[in-house]
Amino acid sequence: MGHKEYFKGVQSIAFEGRESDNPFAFKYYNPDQIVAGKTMREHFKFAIAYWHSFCGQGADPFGAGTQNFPWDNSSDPIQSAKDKADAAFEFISKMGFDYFCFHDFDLIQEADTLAESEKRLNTITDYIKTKQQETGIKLLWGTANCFSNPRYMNGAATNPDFNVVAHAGAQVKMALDATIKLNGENYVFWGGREGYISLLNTDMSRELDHMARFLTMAKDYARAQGFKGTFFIEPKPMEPSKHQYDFDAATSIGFLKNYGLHEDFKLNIEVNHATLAQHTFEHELTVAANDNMLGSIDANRGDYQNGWDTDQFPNNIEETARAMMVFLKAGGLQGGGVNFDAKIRRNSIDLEDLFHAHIGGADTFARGLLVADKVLNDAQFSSFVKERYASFDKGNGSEFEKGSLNLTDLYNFAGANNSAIVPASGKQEYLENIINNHI
Ligand code: XLS
Ligand code: NI
Ligand code: NI
Repeated sequence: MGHKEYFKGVQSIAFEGRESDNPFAFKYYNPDQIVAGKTMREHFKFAIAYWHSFCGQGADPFGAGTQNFPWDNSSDPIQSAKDKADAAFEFISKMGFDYFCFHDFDLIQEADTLAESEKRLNTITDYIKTKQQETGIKLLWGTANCFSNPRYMNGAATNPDFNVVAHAGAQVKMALDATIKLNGENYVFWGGREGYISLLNTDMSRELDHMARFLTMAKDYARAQGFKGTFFIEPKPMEPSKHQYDFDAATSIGFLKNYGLHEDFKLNIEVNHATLAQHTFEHELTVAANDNMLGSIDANRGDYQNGWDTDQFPNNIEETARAMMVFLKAGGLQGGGVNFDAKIRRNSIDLEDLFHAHIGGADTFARGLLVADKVLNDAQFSSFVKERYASFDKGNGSEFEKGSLNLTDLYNFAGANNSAIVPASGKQEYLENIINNHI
């Protein structure tokens, strides 16, 4: 190693159990504990988001950054990227997590030309590859930042100017190369500016075709390079666009099926994107799981009083427990993991705040998983939904499901059974109490 230690004074974060009062220990996340047949480590595959934890300086529309990261001191882009990688790998190792996620230009500053950017990416991925070998830390997914640079103000793959689409293509090719080089397990598309600000200047139908064409080309390229991982679409309804094409899970699945991309693509569901779409996290996970498309999770939380992507660290146990019920019923994630796409608050300026944030996030998911496992094994709970649909398990109900009844059959059946409808309670409060009793 031989490089500088950035997070001095904080050692490896260990599991100490709920009785511990050590703020630098896990209380619930016990990597080796088996829950529902798998260790917590395997269930979650926790990942650190390079952009929030090592790049985000806390700037907001009203003011400059407040963080003074000690790895941001060099004016040389190569040196500063290496310092950032040193800090990142030190932090991830100390957290005891196995994964990280990146955008191309989180790793190193974008240069003025594509060729120079590619050179920089080659240099930093060489460096990161040796850090991966030293530490065993893996890449959960890579992605390309096709939204920050002003050239993308009208979109990337959906830009009305082919020159910009081509530039985005070059960038995605380079990001795929970097992901493959670092043995990335998956690749993400989050289309922050793939959408519109005004329909008055937008040909939506053409843009959707372009987006599908672009994704197909990216998939074909990566497959030709031997990439075996899954591609994820990360739905979000808006911000920075007024309307994003990958609005939510249902919209994204419809799009993927419409363009024949559903074999290669699954979804990366982010908590705060769900709430921005006026859905619950649990809803988005359920929609994805229904189509076997629950690929990965971006863990964070929104704010009930704010209408934007506040990206706070997860700490809502009930919300997470309900999400983990969907997660367990679906048999976990299809290739992905739980990436903390979350940032510490602008006024959380101690380096150690990054530890508290990730410890709390991991403990929230661990606690959610433990609660979900108990609820699903609670006979009072698990029998309820099954019984609620029991009329489809026999007789005409089962014929209906098989597709052997037509509308006239329903007419005849209903006419002959005029008095058969017995109102049944949905028992929501009873079920909510069962969940709370397990928290
Ligand atoms: C922004 C998104 C972004 C993606 C990766 O809201 O969450 O961070 O996860 O581009
Ligand atoms: Ni995200
Ligand atoms: Ni987000």
